[in-house]
Amino acid sequence: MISEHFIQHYHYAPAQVFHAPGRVNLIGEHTDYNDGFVLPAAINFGTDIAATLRSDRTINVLAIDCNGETNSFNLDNIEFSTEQMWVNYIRGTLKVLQSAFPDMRGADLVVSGNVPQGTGLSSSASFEIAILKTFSSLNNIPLDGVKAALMGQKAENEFVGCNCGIMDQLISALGKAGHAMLLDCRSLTFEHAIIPEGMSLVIVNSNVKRGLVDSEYNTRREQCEAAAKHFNKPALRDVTLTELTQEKANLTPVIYQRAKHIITENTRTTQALKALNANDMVTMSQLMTQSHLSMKNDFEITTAELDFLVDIIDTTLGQRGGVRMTGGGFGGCIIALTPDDLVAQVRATIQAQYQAKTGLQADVYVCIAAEGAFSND
Ligand code: GAF
Repeated sequence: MISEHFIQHYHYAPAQVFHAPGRVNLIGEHTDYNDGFVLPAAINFGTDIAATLRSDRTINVLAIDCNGETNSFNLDNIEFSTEQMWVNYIRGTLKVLQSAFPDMRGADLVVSGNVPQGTGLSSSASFEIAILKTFSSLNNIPLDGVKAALMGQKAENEFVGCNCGIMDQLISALGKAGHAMLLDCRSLTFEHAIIPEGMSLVIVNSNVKRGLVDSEYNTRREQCEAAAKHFNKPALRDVTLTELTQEKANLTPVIYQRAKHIITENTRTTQALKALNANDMVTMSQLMTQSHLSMKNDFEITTAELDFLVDIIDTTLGQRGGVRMTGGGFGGCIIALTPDDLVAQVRATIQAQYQAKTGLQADVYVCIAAEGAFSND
């Protein structure tokens, strides 16, 4: 399909097609930029890039999903585009890659993605990692998943202008089929966690547009950094719940709540790794419920629609599955770890109640845990 678009546009066949996945986070929200733990899985939605290396340093690109827009630029002159935001993911990523590998050649590209954009499933990280996979492969650049993730994050922080952590790029690069991954966002090491047999990753898009997301995200980051500074520690990863409790009277209520979410979420996330590997869905279910409540009451990043979805799905799953908001928050998706025999019932529950309550229609994606772009290198 993407190859046909390439042939139609460039009048020759692409040399190769590359892919990088989006992700869903099972637990560990906003912990990545606090040097903490996250437990995401790569999913079978992602970005495809059909590409052929050129002999010069020109990049030509056709973006099928951005209304068939095109863009061309030269690797010697990479500037921010104020007209075409999507092209900044390519430009920023190549700028970072090029600063380490200056002799890169250009390419003809067609890009196409099916990660629903702006819903907390990391369409941008999957775009950055797909570009890094494409150019490192075509130019024979030795790049592993961790290096690629750091480059993608740098592009997003310094070129695109979003102050995100490392989770999304790491899992898009290093995900493993059938598994979630416990990522230690300080040491950048990871451990796999089995998605138990017979469980589906049911993602429900609330279709609440993620308003305020950039400004609120950055505010949360600043509040967490202020809390760590109060304790004279490098990050909230280094503060215990006992220390926090003892200091409660000396902190503003908001800073206390934000820190409480991060500290307790780190503990829940490492416990979730054990629960998944032991196929202990009762514990996993409890941890996901506590995580959602912590995001709702302490970190204050959920919406009424997300809370409602979590409530009704939780009632359907009981302790056979777990459900919580996933991603940056303020709209977007929930993740329900769902036994296969309850998927139809979860759909029916949403169908029967969500629109009547909120006036919105939810989209349900039944996903599997997929392989990352650099996992087999
Ligand atoms: C967004 C960010 F990009 C991640 O780094 C992470 O902080 C997440 O929000 C919240 O857990 O996806």
